[in-house]
Amino acid sequence: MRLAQAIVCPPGDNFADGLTVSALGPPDLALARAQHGNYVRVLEECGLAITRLEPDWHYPDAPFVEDTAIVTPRGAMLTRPGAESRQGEEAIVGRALAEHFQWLEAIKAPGTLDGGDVCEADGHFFIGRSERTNDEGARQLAAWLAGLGWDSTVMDIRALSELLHLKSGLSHLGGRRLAAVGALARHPALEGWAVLRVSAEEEYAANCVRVNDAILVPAGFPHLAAAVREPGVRVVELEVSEFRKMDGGLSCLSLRW
Ligand code: CIR
Repeated sequence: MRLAQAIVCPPGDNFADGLTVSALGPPDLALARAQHGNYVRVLEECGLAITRLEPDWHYPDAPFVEDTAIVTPRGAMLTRPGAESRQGEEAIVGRALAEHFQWLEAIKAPGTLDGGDVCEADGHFFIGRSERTNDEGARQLAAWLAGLGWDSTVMDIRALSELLHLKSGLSHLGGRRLAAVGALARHPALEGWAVLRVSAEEEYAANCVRVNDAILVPAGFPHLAAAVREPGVRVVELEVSEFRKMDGGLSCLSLRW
């Protein structure tokens, strides 16, 4: 679908205090801000109008706005993030979304859901059951989507400890094309889709993002960048090293609709 809007949140001064299990060292804040600025510029070039949230010191993980809401052209739902330290981020994003949506649905306790576990593809939604998204959260989202006329499938990724979220290993490239890490590429839920398998050396790049006529790919993964190329599509390689240090990637840095 054609995207027109995005919400982003630049890294705050305490960005390095966010959650991470990566062993890549602390992020360089100035570099993170420069990378974020570049990312936002590319979204603008892709035709998106940007809403920038103010960093809030309570939430060092707030730049990963994607986790706080599911936004579709037919409605938006606030999540209830699976990590306790992130609960409350959704209220801030909710205030920005209220400018665009009359009614916002919300995941309710005991449900938890992170937007990074939700991969929209051509009107279908893959929902990851992860350590962050529980059965109840997945159930509430699927029921809400069904009410809006969208289909969904739940994929349990708890056995894949290398994936924080479903979208850490699965992306929609446009039409019926997906990119997936090896562990997901043959998942029964993906039957009937054209799945581009991401090589073991480039798994981080499985988190890429289709934005209108462009596919954004993290810089440094030349095989995937070449493989996603197709006529009429611009491939943009973006440096996100400082967000990777905090377990994030390209898709997490914006909510797009
Ligand atoms: C977290 O652990 O919640 C953040 N440090 C990273 C979240 C990345 N979000 C995403 O993959 N959708």
